[in-house]
Order: sequence, then structure tokens, then C-alpha cells
Amino acid sequence: MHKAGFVNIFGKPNAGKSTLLNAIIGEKLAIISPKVQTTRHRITGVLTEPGYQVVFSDTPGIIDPKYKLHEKMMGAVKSALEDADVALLILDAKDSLEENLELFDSLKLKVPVILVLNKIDKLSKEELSALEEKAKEWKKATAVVPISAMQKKGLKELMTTIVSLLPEANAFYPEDTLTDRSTRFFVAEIIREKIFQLFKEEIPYHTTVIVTQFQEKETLTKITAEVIVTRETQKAIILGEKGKSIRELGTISRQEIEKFIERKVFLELFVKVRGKWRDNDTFLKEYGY
Ligand SMILES: Nc1nc2c(ncn2[C@@H]2O[C@H](COP(=O)(O)OP(=O)(O)OP(=O)(O)O)[C@@H](O)[C@H]2O)c(=O)[nH]1
Ligand SMILES: [Mg+2]
Repeated sequence: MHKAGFVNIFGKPNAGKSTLLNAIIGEKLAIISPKVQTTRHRITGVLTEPGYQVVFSDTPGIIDPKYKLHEKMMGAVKSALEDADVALLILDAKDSLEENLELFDSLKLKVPVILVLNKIDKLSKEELSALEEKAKEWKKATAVVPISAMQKKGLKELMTTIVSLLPEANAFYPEDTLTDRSTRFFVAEIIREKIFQLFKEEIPYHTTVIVTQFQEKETLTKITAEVIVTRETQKAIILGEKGKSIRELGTISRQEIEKFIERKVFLELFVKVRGKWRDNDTFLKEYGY
């Protein structure tokens, strides 16, 4: 008997959804940051093992939309709600259980639900058993699984539970498939992650990145990307004094892109101001949202 299905990960911003996807797949597919609203797209990661295939989807953290960009992000969540065979509802174990359950109730899921208590490395044994006990009172979950996505703890138990709930089906993808996203997409995401690392406060939230050129040359890959911001002042910050900041962004991005594509990279970055791109349908479409 072969099992296969779509297992989609939902939760509040910063719960550890992307960290969990990467830990399960064993590759860094989704970008991660200590800040909320890091993920903006639905990102698929395919796990193929003898006897089963799981197509996981990481999704943006659930928020009330303030911009059209947020609406697109919640559109990605909605599509994932609609095609899940199993839903992983994940929360930060230090966060309020009640608030999370209220949010999960509002999703009105009709598929089996696994309640995933993440970041248990931050809890004492006593705190964890108290939380587990309370969590098990929530009748909508088929199972409650405590994990630490960061420390890769509890993942075996989680996978066993997932597989037990999967429908019988043939694999959806060839066994060597890892994701449905393109290399260009991941390159833009890596640069976006580095912007989350290097720039404070609102800058990452006003920024997006698109790869405009991706050329495989004989000895290296030449990549050109545009960093889009909403204001001239933000452009000045990203460039930095005499271009110092954008050079640093270029260096740390290039290093990670080289690891990702396993090739030498020549990376060229340009900064462009596109006022209100986050509320403009044409720009959002052009930037892949
Ligand atoms: N201590 C601890 N930190 C974790 C764990 N899992 C994730 N984190 C941290 O939590 C922060 C958020 O992780 P992400 O994986 O980006 O969270 P997310 O749910 O994808 O966030 P959004 O994309 O913004 O919705 C990062 O700083 C992670 O390193 C964990 O098991 N333990
Ligand atoms: Mg994320």
C-alpha cells in the first residue's frame, strides 16, 4: 500500500512553520527570520520515502491584511486550506494556547488536524506537560505533537502521525522532486532573508526582490537582481554610505546562493524605488505575488 497527500502548515507569524518545513525536508527551502511575516508565498517541499510521499506546504503566517500584499499572502493561505489532506496547526509553545486555538477554530478545517506545539526547547518538563494536557482538551485535533523544529526534536513522532493520516494514493511527483519553485525564486528569497538580517525595523517589510537575469556561464552563474523599496530614504539606507551596505548584502547573499546552487556566482544588485508597490496590483503581479 502506498500513501500520498498534501500536508499544509498553518499558524501565526513566527510560530516556526518555515523552520519545520526545512527540518522535515532536510534542505533550506524556506527563509527564516526572528521577525514576523517573513514568508510571503506558499512554498512546497516534497518528501519521498519508501511507501509514502508527502507534499508539504509552508504558508505565510495568518494576519489581518493591511495591504494588498497581505491580501495576496492570505490568498496563499486560503489555497493551502482548500487542498490540504492533513493540516499541521503549529504554535509557539510560549505563546497563548487560547489565542492560537481561537485562530485555528476560525479556519473551519474539514480535514484531520495535528496540533503541533513547537519550540518546546524553551519549556521546562513541568511546563510542557501542563501545556500538553491543556492542548489535548481541544477536541478538533486528531493528535497533539510536541516538537522543537530548531533542534529537530519530535519530528519522527510527527512523521509517524502524519503518515497514519495520509490517504492511500500514488506519488504525485517523481521521487527526486524537492519543490515546485524555481531556482530564481529561491535566489530572490535568499536575498530577501539577508535583508531581514541586515536591515532593521520597517525596511524588510517595504522591500521585495526580483531576479531579472540568471545566466549560466562556463565557470559561474551570473545573476542580476532588483531590490524594490517604497521610498528614496529606504534606497539610501540599503545602499549605505558609499555603497557599503549593498556590498555587504551582495556578499552574504552571494555566499548563500553559491551554497544553494553549488556553483560560483557573480551577483549584481540594483535598488529601485516603486512607491506603494505593496498596494499596486500591477507591481504585485510583476513581483510574483
Ligand atoms: N527556540 C526555538 N526557536 C525556534 C524553533 N523553531 C523556530 N524558531 C525560531 O522562531 C523564529 C521564526 O521562525 P520561522 O520558521 O521563520 O517562523 P514562521 O512561522 O515561518 O514565520 P512567518 O514566515 O513570519 O510566518 C526564528 O527565529 C526561528 O529560529 C524552535 O523549535 N525553538
Ligand atoms: Mg515562514
